[in-house]
Amino acid sequence: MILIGQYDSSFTRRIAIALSLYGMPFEHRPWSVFSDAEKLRAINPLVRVPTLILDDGEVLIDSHAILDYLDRRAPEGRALFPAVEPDRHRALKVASLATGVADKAVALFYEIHMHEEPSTSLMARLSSQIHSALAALETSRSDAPGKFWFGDTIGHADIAVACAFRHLTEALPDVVGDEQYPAIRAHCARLEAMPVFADHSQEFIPPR
Ligand SMILES: N[C@@H](CCC(=O)N[C@@H](CS)C(=O)NCC(=O)O)C(=O)O
Repeated sequence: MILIGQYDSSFTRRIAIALSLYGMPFEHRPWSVFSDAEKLRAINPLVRVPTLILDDGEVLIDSHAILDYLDRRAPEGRALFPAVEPDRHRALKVASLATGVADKAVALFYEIHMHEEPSTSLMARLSSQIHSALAALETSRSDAPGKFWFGDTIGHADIAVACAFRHLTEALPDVVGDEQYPAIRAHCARLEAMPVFADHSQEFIPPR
């Protein structure tokens, strides 16, 4: 498999971390959605990352669809979404809140840096969506104070939150105060210290 996208994309990074945890080998093409746009368009007409090329040449797009495919093919006992309810839908919800934060962070970054006159009302709306989602995640993590969100083993909910929070705080350093969301911060610090996170990371590079 070939994973396209840079690891400063939280969406791409969570795929790389998952592939490693599944023990699935992959090649990495750290293409930029801006400077490599035409190369990427030939593979993914949405010109977005992550893009995953399977061994048979089929192309998967969108992180949730990619992980749905991969999780079903994970070796026995290594799927990263819980198999059993109610943890399964709870983990899906945590991951969705996290990827929602990431979506809003990308939109806010583009609004601030790529519009000649950013809309103050849109910026305020995006920022409030980020904060209300983070507040919900903070409550959820505080209510589940174990090593990982859903027990003793890492899962997609854990990974999605750590990847989204790192991207948010690097790309938009003024949005979240140092004292805010202590449970999320502790969670992210624990995960970022894991070799699989360090091995699949990149400092945020602003688009040119
Ligand atoms: N819903 C998508 C979002 C992916 C996304 O927003 N990717 C960004 C990079 S972090 C991108 O490719 N942006 C370029 C663009 O959409 O123009 C997913 O989960 O994969």
